[in-house]
Amino acid sequence: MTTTPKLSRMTARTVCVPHAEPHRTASGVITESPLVLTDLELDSGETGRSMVFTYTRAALKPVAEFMRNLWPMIEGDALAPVEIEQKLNARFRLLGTQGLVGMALAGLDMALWDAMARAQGLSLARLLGGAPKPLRTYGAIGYDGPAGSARAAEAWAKAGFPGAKAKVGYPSVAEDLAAIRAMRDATGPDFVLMVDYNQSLSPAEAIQRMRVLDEAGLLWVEEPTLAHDFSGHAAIAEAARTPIQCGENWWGLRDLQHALDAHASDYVMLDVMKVGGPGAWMRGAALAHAKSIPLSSHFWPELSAQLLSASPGAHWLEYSDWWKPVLREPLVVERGFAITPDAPGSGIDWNEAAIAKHLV
Ligand code: SMN
Ligand code: MG
Repeated sequence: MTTTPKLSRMTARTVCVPHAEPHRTASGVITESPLVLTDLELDSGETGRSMVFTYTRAALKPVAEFMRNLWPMIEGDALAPVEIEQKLNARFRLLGTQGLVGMALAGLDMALWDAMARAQGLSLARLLGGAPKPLRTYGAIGYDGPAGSARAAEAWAKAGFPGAKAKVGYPSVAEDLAAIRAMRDATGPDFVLMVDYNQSLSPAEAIQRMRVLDEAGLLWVEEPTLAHDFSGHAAIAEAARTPIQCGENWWGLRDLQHALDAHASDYVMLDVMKVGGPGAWMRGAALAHAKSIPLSSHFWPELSAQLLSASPGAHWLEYSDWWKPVLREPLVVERGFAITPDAPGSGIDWNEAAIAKHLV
């Protein structure tokens, strides 16, 4: 009978990784990635790791400090991610586990599952019963107008990606369409295009615009209205012929369940932080699979590759290279497929020199 490792030490460091260029969306610009980098040591010697993306510097130190404040609640616990998740969720029942609390809890859950996989000598995908597999992946294009979007789409196609997702939500649907047509002209008929409104339209405006976008041959239209307007998204999905994609901003399984109950979208994309970590991801994947809804990922490409490899109904992996600098072995993409590593853990090992450069 092997003994279960115990949690022996945790550190949470804060970095800000500059982006090569600003990433514009209809709802704001991202110019850098504030990240909380967590190391969770076991008394058996392995270390689980995680990254929490806090979107803004304003949230960076508070999330790191909150994670440090969680440590005394779990120090010395046996390594059992689900037990620890349930214990902490119960501790924060009165406060609630959305927002910064949810981000900190998810960052801990990610590190616990990474530690579990390393302690078992398995990739996270195998620990969860899957097998690391190549995953179709798409590139990201900003709210950069027809010329900028076409240039970026052409670059993703030249890099061998089968598709790319462009941020839209310009003042008029004609401008949305101009960007789409420019990308189509730059990449040809076989390149897969998606667009992302980042919650910028009212349901009525979105239904209007879908009448035009339905002729544009898009794989999906993402977050046309506010992420938590489940009935609004359902009305858009009902009116549109193009599949609606949503999910990156749903907090935990309750939001996912309410969205599925409302038929809010045709596809679902999970953000491994906002859904609550790998444990919650797998339960969310089950909910989507029970309704035959294809499942994609948001950010965290290395961890999402492991999770999608263990999720029935895996659809597309969202590729992002923003956090590559702090990783020793960022996710590799070959001919448009993410190659999911089979080494122990979830693929998160640090590039300490880069971390030292970006510490805040
Ligand atoms: C997105 C969200 C947040 C920052 C940049 C881009 C976008 C996505 O919604 O789907 O990645
Ligand atoms: Mg999005």
